[in-house]
Amino acid sequence: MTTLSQFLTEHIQQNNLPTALGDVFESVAKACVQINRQVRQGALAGILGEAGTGNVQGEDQKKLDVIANQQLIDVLKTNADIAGLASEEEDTFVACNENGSYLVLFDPLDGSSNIDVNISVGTIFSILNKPEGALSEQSFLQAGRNQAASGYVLYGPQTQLVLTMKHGVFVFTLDADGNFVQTQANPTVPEQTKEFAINMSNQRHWFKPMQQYIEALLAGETGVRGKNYNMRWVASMVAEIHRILMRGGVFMYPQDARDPAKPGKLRLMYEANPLSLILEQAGGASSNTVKNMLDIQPESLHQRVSVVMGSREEVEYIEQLHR
Ligand code: P6P
Repeated sequence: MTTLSQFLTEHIQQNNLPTALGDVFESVAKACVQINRQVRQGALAGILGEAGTGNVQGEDQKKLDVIANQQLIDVLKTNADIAGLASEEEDTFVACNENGSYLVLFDPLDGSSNIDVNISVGTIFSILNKPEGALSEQSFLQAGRNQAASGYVLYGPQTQLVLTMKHGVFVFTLDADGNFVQTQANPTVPEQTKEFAINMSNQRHWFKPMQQYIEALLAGETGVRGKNYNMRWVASMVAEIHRILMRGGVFMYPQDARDPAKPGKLRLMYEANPLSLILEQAGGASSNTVKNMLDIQPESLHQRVSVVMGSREEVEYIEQLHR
């Protein structure tokens, strides 16, 4: 079995990548192993429930949101290759080591509303090259295609790390000794699917193209798509995207009429972009319903975006309806 460290050494050498990139992955993995220990303890570690604080998103923070965020910051700050970091739980970026060559952006614990009911949650991270010059918010505002790498850790029945450095996608499973061991290489997202993921309770708020699309799926073999579809909604994006990476599907969180000023619920920089890079590397597609997600030029660190990602045929079908 190949450990994460062995994989990183080989993969970086084979693809002429900077060794510093491997060091960054080692740091992220180290922090996520610590987060995993907390997640697995739940009530036994006294880490369930609300923190009693809110974040820049205006959301109530769970205790584990705050703990996971701090664990990532504490570990990443010790890595000389990391110049700065940004987190869903931090108002602005955090300067780290001025000679570092990478920026790390993350959602420390996505799906945290699921923690107290023991449903899978995850850590999502994006790795950018630090541009020349002084560190500022602008340093982070790079299109998703610019990412040097990205990945996520899914704290599910297994704890799994999935990563890409734009030379394929690789899956690691945490073993009993707390080491990530490679368990899969280059999973591919099937071009077609019969499974969709969306929060149907928002149906009356969607704009017409999304209503039309979902109606067609629900019509099944009696409708224009000519086949029956199944539905899943875990309310934990990392779990949804991992399922799609493993067996196909399409995940949607579209902008809706409730707040036209809000282009969607999910965040571009540390949710949509890192997961889009992985899916695209695996043959999937990702869009904000009209444009490839990875081509969006970010305007702010916490900007939200409409999200459609997964099996290419469905993403393209949805884009057609929105044009
Ligand atoms: P809703 C979790 O809070 C999250 O950010 C994603 O992980 C998930 O897909 C979505 O929001 C769930 O949203 O509105 O169904 O609770």
